[in-house]
Amino acid sequence: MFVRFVFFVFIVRLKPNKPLKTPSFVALFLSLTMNLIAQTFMMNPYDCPDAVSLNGKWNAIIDPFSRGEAMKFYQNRKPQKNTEFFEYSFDHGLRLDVPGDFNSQTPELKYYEGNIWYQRTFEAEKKDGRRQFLYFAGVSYETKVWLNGLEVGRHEGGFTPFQFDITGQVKDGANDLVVLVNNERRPDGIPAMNFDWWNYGGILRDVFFINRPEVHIRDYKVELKRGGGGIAGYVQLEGARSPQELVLTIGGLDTRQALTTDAKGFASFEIAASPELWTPGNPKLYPVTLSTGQDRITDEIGFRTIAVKGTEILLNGKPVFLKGVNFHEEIPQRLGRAHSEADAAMILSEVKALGCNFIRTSHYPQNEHIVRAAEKMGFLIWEEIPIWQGIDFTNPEIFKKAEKMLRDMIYRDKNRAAVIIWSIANETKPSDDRDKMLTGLVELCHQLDGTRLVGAAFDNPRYDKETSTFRLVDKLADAVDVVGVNKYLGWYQPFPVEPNRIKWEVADGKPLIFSEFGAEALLGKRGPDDVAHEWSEDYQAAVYRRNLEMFRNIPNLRGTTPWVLFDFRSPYRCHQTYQNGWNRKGLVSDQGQRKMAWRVMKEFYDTK
Ligand code: GCB
Repeated sequence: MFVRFVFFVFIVRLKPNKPLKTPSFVALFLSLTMNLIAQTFMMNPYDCPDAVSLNGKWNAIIDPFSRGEAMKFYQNRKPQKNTEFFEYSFDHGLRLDVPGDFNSQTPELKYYEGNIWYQRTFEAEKKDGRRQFLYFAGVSYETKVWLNGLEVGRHEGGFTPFQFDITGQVKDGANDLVVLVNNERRPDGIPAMNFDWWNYGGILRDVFFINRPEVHIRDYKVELKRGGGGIAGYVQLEGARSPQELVLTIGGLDTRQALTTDAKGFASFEIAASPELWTPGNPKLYPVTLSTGQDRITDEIGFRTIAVKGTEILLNGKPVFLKGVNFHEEIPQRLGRAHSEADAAMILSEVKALGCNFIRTSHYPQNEHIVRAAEKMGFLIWEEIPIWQGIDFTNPEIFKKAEKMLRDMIYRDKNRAAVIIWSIANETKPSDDRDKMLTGLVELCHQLDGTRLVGAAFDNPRYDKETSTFRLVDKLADAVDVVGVNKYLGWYQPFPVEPNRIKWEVADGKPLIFSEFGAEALLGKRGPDDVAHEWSEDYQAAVYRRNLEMFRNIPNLRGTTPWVLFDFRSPYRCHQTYQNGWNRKGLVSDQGQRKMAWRVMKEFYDTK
């Protein structure tokens, strides 16, 4: 109760200029009785047996002037008497696929940035002794949720999951669920007003109704024991008020360990075991089960170590070169966000074909289908939060939002052996505020997860003409374990001298990943390989060849992720002959055909 009261004070303080439309005593009542903000601790529906999918067709209303909250669309009322009418109705109108961005589902929403209301019903039973939740794997950008006319919570951020505890609010029979989604860009958003990808809005990812025992497994981590010698981890129960018995099994290792939690439901463990280590060549995952008398969670978990030693990245103690590629969470052929297992398989089969062992899921945490499929296929992962240029680091609210996104990303994927780098930012300008905020996030990463590397991508190395050398002066680069460099030599900036004469003294003593490079080309367009403005495949391939030549002179280069696997949609790109709303830097076109530069990169990886 006290926590909820503090929370009430917090939400009132959080939005001082935006008072809740509801009278304040009602808000106080709601905050005392409900769980208005998304929980950081959440079930993972992909691992738990009691998750019912709410995917499918939902009713929708386009609300460009944001009338819906004042008109109480969330009550979804129908006239009860002759004199009554409501100027909205969810019935017999627009229907949208969930999951899926709304921009791609009907032409009038292509460029839409604003409010969309979603509604559906689902059948449920009110059950004593159960806890019930609504889980959203990703909604962009801001979400408010009502169940049976009452607000159950709200969330900000387009790429991390969130859930609401709806225990006690579920009715027997049909339950009316209304979700308001707003994807307007905002100066205090992450990302903010500008970004070079489509601002897809809507319920982008899976939705679940989760029904759990009163005492259930809320969280767990299973990993190699730090320092070696077995497997270690913890489990945290929700709802426990006394010590509980649990069993942990790891298939294939003959491990069956009885655990007893403390009175708060927490137990840690260490087990002697020698699992086969997860590697890109042998992405071995073990079936892990945690069970109490009433609850059971299964997952597939790999075991590996990742470390930096000098300029080397060591996977299981051995140096590894990260042969990677960037991609957006987008299926260009279908025009829209990727959201399913099939989409993940499509994207990752192209990654495989290129000869990669590594992916950078630019520029935000991508959906779990991608992360899990990548892990099974043996791709190491650089995962990042959407701090992308143009963020207002003077605003302390931004830090809170970034921190929440980082925590939620780490929380979601901490058991994924494939994830080796948490990256906290892409192309940010040094300043005292930025340095303070982002080095704070680096520290937080290390606190939350001591088993992975922390990185960031930088576009600010400076070229020194006298010595033909690129150097980077940046406090954030000093703070991270792995430095990513985004430099478009041959595209945004000509090669200053011949590639083999350029020297790189960036991130001395640390591993450097060339995290972005490339050039645009329209599939099938041929032209001289020294004329940028013709958007030819020949020019793009030449830029790749010249970059690869330059890479030979980077002593601490430990990985490359060209920009980008597929052409992707972006309102930034306004050349009406070659772009028309597409960033054409793909190695593969929007229709899935490989460009000449694809072959250049493929040969590089085949010989690495
Ligand atoms: C960058 C950004 C990436 C852009 C890319 C480009 O530096 O990190 O998001 O899409 O350049 O194509 O300009």
